[in-house]
Order: sequence, then C-alpha cells, then structure tokens
Amino acid sequence: MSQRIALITGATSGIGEATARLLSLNYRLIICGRREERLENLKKELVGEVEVLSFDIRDKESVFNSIASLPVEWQEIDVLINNAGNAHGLDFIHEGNMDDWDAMMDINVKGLLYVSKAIIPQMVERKMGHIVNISSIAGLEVYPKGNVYCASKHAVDALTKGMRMDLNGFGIKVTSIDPGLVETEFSEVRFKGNSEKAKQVYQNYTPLTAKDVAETIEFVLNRPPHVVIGDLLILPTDQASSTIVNKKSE
Ligand code: 8X3
Repeated sequence: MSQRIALITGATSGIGEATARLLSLNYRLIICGRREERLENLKKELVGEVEVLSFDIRDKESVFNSIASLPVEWQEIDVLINNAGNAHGLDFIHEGNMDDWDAMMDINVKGLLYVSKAIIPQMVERKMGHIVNISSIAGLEVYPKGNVYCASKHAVDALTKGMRMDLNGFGIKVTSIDPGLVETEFSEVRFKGNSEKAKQVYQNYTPLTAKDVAETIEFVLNRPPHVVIGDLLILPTDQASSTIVNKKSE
C-alpha cells in the first residue's frame, strides 16, 4: 500500500497505454478511458495493482462520479497524467467541421480541466502531487490547417503555466510534455480511419514511438523532490519543427 498512485487518462492506446505499461512496475495505477474492454485487457497484462475507470472525459458528471467512486484506498492520487486528447481533422479554417472543433475543445481542454478539478483539491490538501499534461509541439507553434487542434494545445500550455502558478506553495509539481511526431493511432483518428493517409504521416523517416514518450514521462516523475521539469519538447531527430521533417525520398 506504500506505492504511489498514478492516474492516467486516455490509457486505452498510444502514449497513455505505453505509460501505463512502464509505470505499472512502480506505481499503483488507475487507468482511464472510454473503451472499457481495452482497459480490462490492459489491466490483465499489467503486473501491479490496477483500477479501471471507464468514462467519457467530455461528460462532466461522469468524470466526477467515476473519480468519486474510487475505493477510499485509491483516492489519494499522487500523479495525474492528463494524456487524453486527439486531433480531429486537418482542414483550412474556412472549411473546418464544427463537430471536430467541438470534439477537440471538449476533450483536449475541457476534459483535462474536469479531471484536474476532480483530483487537484486532494493534492492541495495533502500538499503533494505531480500533474503531467501531455500537450504537443502544437501547443508551442501553429501549423497550416492545425488551427483548432493547435488552439486546444496552446490552451493546455496556458493551463500548465496557470496550474504551476496557482499551485506554487503547495508542493505540487506541474509538467508539460510536448511531443512532436509519434506513431500512434493519433493520425488514424485525425483522418477518421483513413489508414493510407495516416500511414503517410510516419513514412520515410523515423518517428517517435509511444514508448519513447513514456520513458520521458518516467524520467520527469523520477526527478528528486526539489526538481520539476516545467516544459519538455520531445521530437524525432528527423523533425525540426511542425513543418520541417527530413523525409528521405521526398
Ligand atoms: C501531435 C503532433 O505535429 O501532429 O500533437 O500536431 S502534431
């Protein structure tokens, strides 16, 4: 019971799942996501103690009810990894789909806020904790057709900074991890299941893997108590910016 507790949103795939696999060696884990079956299957593969919370991060009530339903011995969450987030579409602003806009703002910004609001007060009370917001290079720069996705990640960047200010003095660390191109289901979701288009994003260079980012998260969590990594940009060696990628045969 002495192990620290980490809650990971969006643990059903990609960076969230890879992080769960890595942290399960040293943390008691609460894995969250919409797809319960995936979470249950992941739980079976993990070595440590694991709780599954299945909820839609867009649904405020469901977020609060799920987190409140945790058994008392799981309620003192030490590490919150706000990982859930997606891109929906890649369109010029004048051609954008408003359902995509809603999804990105609801999941990437409002969902992150709901989960944070449900968890941070007990960290404040206990004067300890670490919040890791998984942002993106899109939180630091804007690229053509990235408009609303970039806006949502810029909001995450602002929230990370705001959290660090407001929680200063409570012993709570706040970190932003800003990955560039990571080969996950990210592009499948962005391009709505168009696998060809999704695959092209990661072709002719070596993208990051979800494990690369998970290892970075683990590094950030393992810094000594007096050290916080505030903001960490992680890119494939072949990527210099959102729009500059050294693709071999192009
Ligand atoms: C994912 C990276 O460059 O596709 O957040 O926006 S990018």
